[in-house]
Amino acid sequence: MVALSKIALLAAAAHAAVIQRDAPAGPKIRQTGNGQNVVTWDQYSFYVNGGRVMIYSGEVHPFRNPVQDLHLDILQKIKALGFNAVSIYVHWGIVEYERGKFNWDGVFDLQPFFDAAKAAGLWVIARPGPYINAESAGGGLPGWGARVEGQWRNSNPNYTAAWQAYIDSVGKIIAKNQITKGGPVILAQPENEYSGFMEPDGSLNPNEDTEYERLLLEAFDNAGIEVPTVCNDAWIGGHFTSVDVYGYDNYPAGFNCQDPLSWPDPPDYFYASHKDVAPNTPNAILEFQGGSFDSWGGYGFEQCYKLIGPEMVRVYNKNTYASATHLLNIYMIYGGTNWGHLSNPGGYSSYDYAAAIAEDRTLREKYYELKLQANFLAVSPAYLTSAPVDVQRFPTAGSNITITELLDQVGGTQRFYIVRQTKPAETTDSAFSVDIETSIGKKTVPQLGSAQYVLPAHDSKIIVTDYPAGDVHVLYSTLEIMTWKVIDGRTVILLYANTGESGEIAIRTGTAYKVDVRRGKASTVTSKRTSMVLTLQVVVGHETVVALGEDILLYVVDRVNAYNFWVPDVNLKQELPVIIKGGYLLRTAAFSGNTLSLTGDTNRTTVFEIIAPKKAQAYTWNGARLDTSLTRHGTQEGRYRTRTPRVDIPDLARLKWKYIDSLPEVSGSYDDSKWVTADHTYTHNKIKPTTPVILYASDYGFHSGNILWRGHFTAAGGETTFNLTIQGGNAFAYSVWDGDEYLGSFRGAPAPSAHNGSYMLAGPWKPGSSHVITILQDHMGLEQNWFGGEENFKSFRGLSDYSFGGATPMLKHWKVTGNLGGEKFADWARGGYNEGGLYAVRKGFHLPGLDDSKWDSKSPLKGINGPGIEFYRTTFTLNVPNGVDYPMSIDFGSRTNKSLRVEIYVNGWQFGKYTDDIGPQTSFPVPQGILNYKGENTLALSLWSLEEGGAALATIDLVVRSEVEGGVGSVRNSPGPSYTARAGSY
Ligand code: IPT
Repeated sequence: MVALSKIALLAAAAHAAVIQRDAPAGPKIRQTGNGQNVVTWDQYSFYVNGGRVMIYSGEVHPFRNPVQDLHLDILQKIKALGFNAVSIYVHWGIVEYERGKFNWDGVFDLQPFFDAAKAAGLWVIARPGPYINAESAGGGLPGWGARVEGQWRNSNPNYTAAWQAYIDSVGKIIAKNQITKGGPVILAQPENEYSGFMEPDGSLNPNEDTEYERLLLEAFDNAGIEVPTVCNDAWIGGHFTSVDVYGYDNYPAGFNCQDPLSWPDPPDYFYASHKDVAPNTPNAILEFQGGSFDSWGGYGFEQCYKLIGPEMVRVYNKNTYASATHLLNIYMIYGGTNWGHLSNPGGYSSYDYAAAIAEDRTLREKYYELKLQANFLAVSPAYLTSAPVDVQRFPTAGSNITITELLDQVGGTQRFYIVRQTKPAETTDSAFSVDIETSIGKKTVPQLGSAQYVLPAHDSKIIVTDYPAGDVHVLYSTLEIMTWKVIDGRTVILLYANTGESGEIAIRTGTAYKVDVRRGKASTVTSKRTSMVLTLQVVVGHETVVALGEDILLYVVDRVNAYNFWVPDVNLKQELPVIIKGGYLLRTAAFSGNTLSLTGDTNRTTVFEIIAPKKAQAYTWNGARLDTSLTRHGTQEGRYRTRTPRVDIPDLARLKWKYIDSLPEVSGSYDDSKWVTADHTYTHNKIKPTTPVILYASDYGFHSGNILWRGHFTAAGGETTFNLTIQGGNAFAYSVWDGDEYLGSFRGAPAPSAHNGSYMLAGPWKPGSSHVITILQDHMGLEQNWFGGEENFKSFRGLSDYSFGGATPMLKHWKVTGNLGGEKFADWARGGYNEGGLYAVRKGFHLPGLDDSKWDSKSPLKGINGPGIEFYRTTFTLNVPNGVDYPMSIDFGSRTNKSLRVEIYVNGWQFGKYTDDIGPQTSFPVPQGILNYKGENTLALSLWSLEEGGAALATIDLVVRSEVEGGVGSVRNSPGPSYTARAGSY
């Protein structure tokens, strides 16, 4: 419901008139932030250390990757895109699971992430909340917040008192990692999408709470944050403009994974709206769609990827350049995993997000498309001072094609023409020509050959004019530029288009260069010269290399071949003038003496081409010498044979499995005296229950996993049914017992988050007899709280009503348990969210090192005979050699539509929640570092059958998802204790 109203609100906002404000005093050139002079800005773009920069960033959530040594892998992959920044959220609810007690240890320590960002050469945009959304539990708000009265995300003093310790704690960590202190942090964002506001009665409030914003900025200040602050308005609505640099979010393709090509028309209005709201600061998009979330019963991320694949990057990202966007953060560039119950109820274990870097850290085609674009912008400094000046339609009537013209406002000559289909959902190709302005007058391109170009459906192109590439003056190019470098005085320009397309590059030069095709077919290159201009037209094939004397070397390649090129240093300072072709990933390049050392990943036999200064006399790839030979155009080529040795992968189905019953609660003799007594009679929750005592789990400190309730009654006599209203979040399920008699289950469905159930008791109760009703329910995560002032994250998990039919028994008491210890959770290393309330987990039986030899043997493929829960354990060893990266997953094959739910624990870490009948996820990536790649692993599974006849897994496999040679180097196992008997556990 809330999600729907939010989308409606966003849609309305997108069409709403832009808020008009009084124009602030004229732009300050290079405004400083809070007294520091390192990160500054003007009305066009940011400066870092005095130089103008396009901030091209990708969003990553450190909390969704609990292996510290893998951050560098992701960050190097982001750097290799040509990006210069990474943006992070910090999840308050994880690090302050118990109020006042911060957990920044082990996998929750942010320092290794900051260090890795610095090592990879990326700046950091720090977004600590307090609210983050992010499809995460509570949207970042802590579970204990349920017991804090009143509205959240405004200046309610109870809420202020709740967040201040957190912002102080996280703020100091961010402050010490600021660029002004030698760290990577360049920008900091308080709050998230502070754009919609609610009254206590749930009605919309048109006004943001500026006092809350002031308090947050003050708290950032007090923590020592001095880099500029930014905001991410959900649309250009002019909210939270008290930050230094106003920014906004945009998700132009929507989240409709069901209908992948339902692309909406992109908005033309961004630039004008941005200027209306924030005329003196750069056009900054803090979140731009890099994929999509998916929900229980959803379509799966491969389907989402059809919506948000490389075509989306071509069309919509380029459209943001048409709005002169100078800070662009892609949400998500790497999604990661909702391990340990940290999703909100709207999502499942995978947070793959159909992002450019998949959950298993492999690279999707979209990654390579982004690389082409980010590289281009990095070497096109005039873009940073450009603004849209005109929109052409082609043809004028009918206008299949929209062409936005940007002009460099400072230099006054360079232009960028962004060409796209007027309707991105268009499925047919469209012909076009473009009227361009150049330093020698207006022209219509194409100039050579046919009269029009063809723009394929779902594509977009950038045409440049008067573009300097070193000393070369490109008058115009209709071939897209990926990069250029000046290497030993020769300018190398890398141009691309789709296979078979023709394009032109015109160079303004008085030199009568001979057009020398050194690679590819000479017949595909046509040229024309005048006294001032040399124009080449190339029909694009795999690769054409054209030398123009000693001064210029042009690579004209098709898009797929362009994907192969890497620029290890996109900086215009030409400190490392090197371009490398080949390899799945280029991580680093550096000279040591005359040796050019390259590191990266390959997945097949690779012919590298090294375009480097003559100074390079020898080459190494991951430390091994690469023998090369000279090409006809003065570059070096060397073949590398990739080795990806086979490793023994255990057949999980054939391992020896041990098991125990994990629902002793429904045996007659079970003693729940150590459980928490649910005896509160008041809740701060706005939904007041009808029950005699409060039966909301968060009121007793339980916020995740399974929750068990036990109601003890003395029968009046004649009770026949038990009725309840219970809530657990989308796709939740529950089962009910009367003593040891199973009464029934609600199996769940993708949408419902609550259920009214009525169950026949085990025969009419006898007067005076004692009974225990046991309810086992799923907690699908705390709800998000998108509106300021909302209390949605307090949505209860538990019962708001129950009654008996036939007669009304006398209540003795209710007992409740979730994870052992609740907010004083048992496992500091793996955090409060890792565990739920199942017996075996409360006991710590999911941890490695338990002696389970006395347990009975049974495989989860044999499964459980009736309704209930069993807990299975097995061990296996892995021995994966160094120097390869083999991401793995635990797969359950195809769904059988049985109502069974599985929690997967790998070496104690909860790395997946599988619901067979709801899905969609059947494959659960588990990273190296959680899986021990060199030694023993403990795999434990809880198997909850909601079927009368029981349930079993159909298959279970450990699958190697990809094999590359290279990788990030040694990956240490995440620290987490082994099993020891848990004092006080029950
Ligand atoms: C935007 C949030 O800021 C971000 O945290 C995440 O939830 C993202 O959406 C969707 O994945 S909200 C935007 C969709 C209105």
